[in-house]
Amino acid sequence: MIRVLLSGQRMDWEEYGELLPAALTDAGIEAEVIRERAPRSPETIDYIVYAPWSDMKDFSPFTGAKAVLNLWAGVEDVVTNETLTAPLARMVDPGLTAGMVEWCVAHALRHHLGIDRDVCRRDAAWDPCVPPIARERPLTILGLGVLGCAVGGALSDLGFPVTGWSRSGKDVSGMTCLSGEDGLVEALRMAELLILLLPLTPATEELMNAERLTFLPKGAILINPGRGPLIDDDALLAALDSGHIAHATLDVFREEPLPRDHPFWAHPGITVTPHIASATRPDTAVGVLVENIRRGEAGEPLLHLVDRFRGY
Ligand code: NDP
Ligand code: OXD
Repeated sequence: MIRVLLSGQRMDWEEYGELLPAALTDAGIEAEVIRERAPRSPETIDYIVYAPWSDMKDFSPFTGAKAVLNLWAGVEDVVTNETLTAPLARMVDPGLTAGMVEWCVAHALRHHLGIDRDVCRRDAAWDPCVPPIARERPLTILGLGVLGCAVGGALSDLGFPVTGWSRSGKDVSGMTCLSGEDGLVEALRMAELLILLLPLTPATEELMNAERLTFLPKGAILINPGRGPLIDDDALLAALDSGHIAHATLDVFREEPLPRDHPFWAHPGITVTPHIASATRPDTAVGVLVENIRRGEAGEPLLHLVDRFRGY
């Protein structure tokens, strides 16, 4: 009998508390699923399902933990925790991916088609302005991981010329793939629409700084469902004020909730959404958790392991 701890505060532990034991049983794994702040005999816990921003900061009592299974794709809040010595897996969930594709496609199309402008008001001029079609709007995605590839694939299927950029060179069908500093400059220069789907690491923090924002074509649109600190906030505000960037749709921020007095709220060129671009869906995510537990028990390599050195 293995012991699986659901760690930290989370609204939907109720849901996982039901789904996870049932899915483990279906997989033939005998397990006790525990939801306690301070479980008895922490050294006998085999797996920790970790809710991001949980109040668990000290993993050292869990000396027998075979893995920590993060419920989010992003791991920046836990990856640098020195008390964590067990392997760390991040979440790759088909439900999360589907949600991110829909959110990015919706916001890309909103700007591409000029939907805000075209919704007619009785007191405004009747001003037909035919939007371009996708093939006329080059679009760049920074980050060609699980989410960047899925979003890029959907946008490419709609006809957008998609360029993607990542740390290592990639070959993704329907996309021009670039890497390295020169590749980044090239990717930005052609980005009428730019989507950030990078993880937050020391190497990506403030990647979109004042200089790199100037590489974008005038009037570019920036969409950030990645992480807030990927962008230098002040540089973004300056680029919007100068008209170099036409609009930014931001789902993630340095501080969340976005403080009430933050200048992003009042800026007419910024759309704020409350970190809802996507989310892990318990009904599909439990399958991912169970598969990693099965692998752990069978001595097989775990899926979606985080490289602690790279930070993602
Ligand atoms: P992956 O780990 O699958 O992909 C990360 C991508 O970023 C990879 O292509 C990687 O390159 C690239 N990358 C990392 N560091 C660098 C760097 N220094 N320079 C260039 N490229 C780099 O992550 P996911 O696609 O699953 O998720 C991406 C991020 O999306 C998450 O980390 C999270 O921050 C965010 N997210 C936001 C959500 C929201 O609701 N707003 C929901 C879910 C995720 P390589 O391929 O070479 O390794
Ligand atoms: C995630 C997120 O990283 O929801 O999964 O932001």
